[in-house]
Amino acid sequence: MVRLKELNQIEKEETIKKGNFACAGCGLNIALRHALAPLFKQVSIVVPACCTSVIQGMGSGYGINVPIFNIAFAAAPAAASGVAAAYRARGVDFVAAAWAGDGGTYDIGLASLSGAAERDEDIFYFCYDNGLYSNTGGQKSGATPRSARTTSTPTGRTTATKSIARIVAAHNVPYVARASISYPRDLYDKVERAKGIKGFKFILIDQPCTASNVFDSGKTIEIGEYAVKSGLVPLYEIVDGVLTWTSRTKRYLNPEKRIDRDGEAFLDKYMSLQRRFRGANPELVELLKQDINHEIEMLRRLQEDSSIQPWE
Ligand SMILES: Cc1ncc(C[n+]2csc(CCOP(=O)(O)OP(=O)(O)O)c2C)c(N)n1
Repeated sequence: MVRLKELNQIEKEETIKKGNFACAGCGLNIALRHALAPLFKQVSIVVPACCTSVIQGMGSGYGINVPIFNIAFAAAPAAASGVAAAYRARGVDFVAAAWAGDGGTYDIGLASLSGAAERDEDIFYFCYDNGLYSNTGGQKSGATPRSARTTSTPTGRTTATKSIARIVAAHNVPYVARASISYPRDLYDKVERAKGIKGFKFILIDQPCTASNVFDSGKTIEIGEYAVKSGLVPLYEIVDGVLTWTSRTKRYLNPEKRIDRDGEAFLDKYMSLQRRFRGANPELVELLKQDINHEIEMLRRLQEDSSIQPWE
């Protein structure tokens, strides 16, 4: 694993510029910084409408210090495929990546994501997941956790979240991973490892959003940790169809371990800090707990030996 000192040194060059338009405590800013660091000066990103274009700002290199191509919502993976083809044709040693939010990935861009994955394009696809359409005022996306209130689900989402990582993995692509901004060294390492893999690489990054999910802007990292420790955001890699759990996450795959030293459930800690869960319907919260266990169980089937409990 990359050492903290090394990480700081690498990031001194700043993929992300200070004083950009991100909200205070923005998790996306952190995602951009750590995920792009291993590819710095070798990557360009294709960005559909989302908060990234806000951080990007008005001029090239203003907020994000990598080349950016803005594109219509549903076209980011198709455009990144074209950029990769152009690099190949010109013999340029550069990585093409799509960088989109969960709305642009789970929902609006899903068809072209599926097309690029099926063609096994040699690109990265980064989905930063803040659990809703943040840029347009916080509407529900396919990634919104059950029971969470959004502007389009004012009494809480009633249905289950779709599992975009398993949907992409079902395209039989060489690399799928889930990471979190709260574990930046792990995020860095996953991108670094994926760099050496030819073909379609999908990385889903959990990033709490202070503006739309409404929490204290100093709590971004803590909330991201609770997401992992509650099992809501399990961390793993799926390489050529075989899943390996990230060591950080293993303990919390066991439902009994998802509590802190005082016996408080990490899910309760996660929810109590965010306004979107205030007054959440207890029946929907029970279903959310079932959703967490269901997703982990479905992922377990992708382990090399699915008869083993991951925490054993
Ligand atoms: C085809 C199309 N539909 C809707 C919009 C309006 N729109 C712009 S940004 C955005 C939200 C994107 O959400 P997400 O991808 O989750 O990124 P985030 O805003 O959370 O960064 C929407 C709906 C658009 N620009 N184009």
